[in-house]
Amino acid sequence: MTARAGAARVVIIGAGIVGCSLADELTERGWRDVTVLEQGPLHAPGGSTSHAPGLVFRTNGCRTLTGLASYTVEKFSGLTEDGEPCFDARGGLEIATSEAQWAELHRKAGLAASWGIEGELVSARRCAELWPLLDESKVLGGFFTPGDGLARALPASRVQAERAASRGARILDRHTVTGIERADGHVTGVVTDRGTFPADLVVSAAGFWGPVIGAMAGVSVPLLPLAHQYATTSAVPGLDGRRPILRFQDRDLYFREHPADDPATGGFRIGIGSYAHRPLPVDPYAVPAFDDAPVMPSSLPFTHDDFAPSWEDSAWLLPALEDSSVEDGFNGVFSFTPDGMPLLGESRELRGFWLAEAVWVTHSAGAAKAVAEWMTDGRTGMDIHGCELSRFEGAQRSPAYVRARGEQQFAEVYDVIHPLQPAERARPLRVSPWYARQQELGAHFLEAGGWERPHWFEANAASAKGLDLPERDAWSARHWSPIAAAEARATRERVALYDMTPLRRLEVTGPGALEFLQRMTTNQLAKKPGAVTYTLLLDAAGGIRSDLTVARLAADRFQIGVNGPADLDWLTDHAPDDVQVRDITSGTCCIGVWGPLARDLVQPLTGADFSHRGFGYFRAKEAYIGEVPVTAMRLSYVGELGWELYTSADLGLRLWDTLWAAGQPLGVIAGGRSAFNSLRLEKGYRAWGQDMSTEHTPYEAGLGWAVKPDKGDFVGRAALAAHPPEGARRRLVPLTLDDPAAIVLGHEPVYVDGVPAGHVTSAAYGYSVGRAIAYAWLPPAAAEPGTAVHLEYFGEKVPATVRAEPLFDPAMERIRR
Ligand code: FAD
Ligand code: THG
Repeated sequence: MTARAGAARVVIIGAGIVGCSLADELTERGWRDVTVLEQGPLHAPGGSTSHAPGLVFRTNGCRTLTGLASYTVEKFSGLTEDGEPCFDARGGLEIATSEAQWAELHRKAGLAASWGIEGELVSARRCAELWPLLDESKVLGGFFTPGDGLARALPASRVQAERAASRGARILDRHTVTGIERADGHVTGVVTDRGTFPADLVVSAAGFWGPVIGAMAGVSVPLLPLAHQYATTSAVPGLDGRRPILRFQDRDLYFREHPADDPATGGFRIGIGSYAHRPLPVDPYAVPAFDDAPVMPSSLPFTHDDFAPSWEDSAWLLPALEDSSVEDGFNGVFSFTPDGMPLLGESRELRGFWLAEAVWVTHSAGAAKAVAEWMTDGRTGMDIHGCELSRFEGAQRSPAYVRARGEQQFAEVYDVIHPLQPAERARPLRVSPWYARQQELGAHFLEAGGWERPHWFEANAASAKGLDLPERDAWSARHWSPIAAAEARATRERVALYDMTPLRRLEVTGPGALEFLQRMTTNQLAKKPGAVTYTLLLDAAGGIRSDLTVARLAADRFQIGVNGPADLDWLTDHAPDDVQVRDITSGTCCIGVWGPLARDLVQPLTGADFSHRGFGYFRAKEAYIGEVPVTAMRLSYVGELGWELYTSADLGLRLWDTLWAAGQPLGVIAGGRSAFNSLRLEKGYRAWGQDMSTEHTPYEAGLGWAVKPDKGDFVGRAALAAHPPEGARRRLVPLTLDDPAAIVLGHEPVYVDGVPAGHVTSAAYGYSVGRAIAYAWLPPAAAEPGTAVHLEYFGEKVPATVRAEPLFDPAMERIRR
């Protein structure tokens, strides 16, 4: 138990599945002063949990969500109410009636194998055995996961609340929160209709009421409440109450059995959930209070017309439904975020005020565990960066954005979404100063973190003609173009401009800046101004929080290239009074000028010395390019000679135009993310959050060279000593696919001796090495170069070999010259 756990007063708002799970997880970790405030009656408080049909399909494209679901299943399987377990592992069956969905299920089977979920692709015949009401002739096949099933959400809530109470927590129902008290930027209490509760920490687990509670606290909560239709039929013959939960994504539907209402007649009904209807946003302020609600606050009247097509689609798949009808139905409200992921973590707007919202029953216990760990230890066991509240900032928290993206998430819940497929709504949002130029060059934009990012440029199409590239299947050809190959080649042979503006950068200043950064990161930063250092942020357990470049621009002034908003928060939270940390991303911009001709391009434009001796590798300098003052850093994520050039946003266009004009005789091109990703994988440069996270030590990730334990103490050093390089539990290594024509995209399972042993983190075709490259986590015994493995891609075995890294220019001849 930490001191904090013993002493702090915690108030949890909401006794839905999330609030109850959290009370249990906190009290299990020794928190004693825990109060849960719930406006409804505890037995069935009236939020989304109160009528959730409780389907749990664990497999997800996101490894974190799968992990949260696996924990939930494990935990609920061990909880019972009146002797009945809170999880019923009746299995999950997803069926395909279209070729596209059948292919998607093959991909899903691969994801399941990657994340350690048992499952098998099954024939139409087998689907009909598992669900005898299915019209087998309509089905191409299915994916069956025996460990999925039904969570009994209300019993699971009650049992966890009781357990928390037995450890001293107060569970107070019929308490409506009406205000949040705060002083000096910190939460101090929660006001209810029945009195005020002083608090050191408050967790809003108010589900779709999150924005209402947030407003009381002055905290923006980027979630949209939407209604989702759920109907139950009259009794249907041929059911036995033991069928797997069933998904029919081709028509945005899912099904489960319910016991028939009338115990005399017995039998079973079918519950049908639909995501096929128009988005039905709900104003959380307009939802009735518990005692005024006709059914429950979160259960709105069923709109029959919206359900009509889903009913037809259901009867098409399950013809027995033709003799039954919709007996009951409601429009149930729950939360959607702009990216479909939960909202977890402490608010930056009000310290001590936490969120645990937009969480499905499926992920509830896992999410609660993560939040409890975070509150207790300052870190989570599982990497949950994709769930952190801090990922949304500025414009992404506007009501207009939250609504546009929330509705899109609803519409796409069951759609086949390519990993690169960008959202269509609320775009363009964030653009660099070169947006107009990029459009003129025919940029194919995808979006990440709100930024428009060119993936390739039609202007480079001519040089893609005649390149010898493997044929792509329809899936891997999506959001890809052979032009990327031409751009990669131009970068290796001539020179290219890359828009690095979305790369987040911080300025750290003040008399204590060096000492502070030394304490926060792993590499030696005590170097003369002008030095740039690649270094890591670790957490206290030695896990990688981020990888950074730190440029010492003056004795007390550093510019840091980071990976996300969490890095800003982490550094800000740890900074002493004599250090200022400032995010300078907006308002500045960055071009990467890379390729063997980069010096020929830049040197004539500046009076500063850009020669190899005058401007060494991993050095920084302030200079003018034409009229534009820049901070130049000699480093390159694509592994070529060149510089990152930073300037203020107002001068960005001038900088681009200057470089572009001067580059014409050299054959300069604009390069996109697609080429960039290939080039960085050839060089073995990791992408934090994708290839590695807090779950890995630097030694495991192959970054031990950036750790200098002898430099003095730093966050994570002591913990790392307990995880020496020899003790690596797994290793991040490059594979190349044996067949030069094969392609994979990432997340594929890796089989060693035919057994799933790891998964792919990033993949791309290496245009310079002439093969597809896949970085993967493997057990140390399988991580030696030369080891033969196979990947699985849409059900196909793809032989691959572990390689030594980097795959390209290991002698660094291209960069250091
Ligand atoms: P809630 O259960 O809504 O709990 C929030 C609690 O906060 C409520 O009890 C509320 O009364 C309380 N509260 C709010 N404001 C205040 C206040 N001012 N003062 C005091 N208390 C307050 N998920 C799945 O995983 N699988 C499914 O099959 C599934 N199907 C669904 C079907 C339908 C029709 C719906 C609507 C949802 C479904 N979901 C499903 C989603 C799932 O139900 C929710 O994501 C989950 O229940 C949210 O839990 P929660 O604890 O965050 O929210
Ligand atoms: N540019 C800047 N900052 C960044 C990134 C960037 N910060 C976040 C992220 N990207 C960090 N990732 C990397 C990864 C690899 C390298 C730089 C940033 C790199 N590595 C050399 C190598 O591994 O050989 C470093 C060698 C050395 O330290 O001498 O260049 O893109 N500004």
